[in-house]
Amino acid sequence: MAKLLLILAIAFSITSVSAREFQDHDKKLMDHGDGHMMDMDGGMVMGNNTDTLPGGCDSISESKHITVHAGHEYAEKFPGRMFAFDQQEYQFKPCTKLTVTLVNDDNIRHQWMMHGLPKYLYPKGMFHLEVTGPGQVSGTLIFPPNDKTYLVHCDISQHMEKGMKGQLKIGKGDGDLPSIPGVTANVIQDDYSDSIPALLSVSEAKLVAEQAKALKDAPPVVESFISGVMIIGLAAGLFLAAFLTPKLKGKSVSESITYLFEMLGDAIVLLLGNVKKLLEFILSNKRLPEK
Ligand SMILES: [Cu+2]
Repeated sequence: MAKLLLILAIAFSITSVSAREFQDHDKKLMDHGDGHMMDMDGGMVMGNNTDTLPGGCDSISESKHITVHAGHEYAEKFPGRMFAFDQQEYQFKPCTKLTVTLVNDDNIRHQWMMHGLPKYLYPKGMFHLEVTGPGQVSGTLIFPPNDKTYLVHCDISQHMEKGMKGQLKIGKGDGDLPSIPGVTANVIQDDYSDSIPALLSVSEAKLVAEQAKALKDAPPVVESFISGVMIIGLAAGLFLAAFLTPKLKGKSVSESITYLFEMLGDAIVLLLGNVKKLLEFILSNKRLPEK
């Protein structure tokens, strides 16, 4: 019984640690001044601005509210990406007052961050929302009047590179940013094709492809059944058979083997005798007889 209680206690403590409750940080943020608000539960807003107009804006053109979801599930439709926002493109009129609610659907930390805003209004030119674990936080900013494209991203290490980025255009914007998932092409495009080995240079890969094509197009080579070596072997066999057959006629198997060994012995003696004569000739330093 004591063991069962211990197991239940451990199981309860594990589940209570891993399954964190959804946190509504908007209800408990503390104002630290200069648009910086945070709580002790992983919610933070930086660059919050609800009422100061940027230079060039006579009034707020319109007030908008968007909810942005952040999580790994939104990256499923982008092959090779790990994290994403639920939307990658935003467009607003100049001088819009925008409230963004960032909802984190993961059990890790995510951010929705803009850079390049006027520094006299936004510290470091940044507007920044952050939520650790499941929860939400909201912040407000007022856009400047210029046509400009802003990068929005999560700045946690590698989250942007793994897909958590988008672009926000004010007015017409001033162009597109690269590598926005589903919007613009990657600066370095992944290549998953299996026909060209990935580690070869373009010219090497071309050569390999050409050689592969040439091999494929070439007429099939029929292996010659009768090779040169086989013909020589057959000829030698036929000659020996013709030579040995009469000599071995009427002999038993053991007699035939004895005869063959004797013949082999005679051949070796004959060969060695000739080698000996040749060596004697060389060692005697005799000149070759003149013709
Ligand atoms: Cu992130």
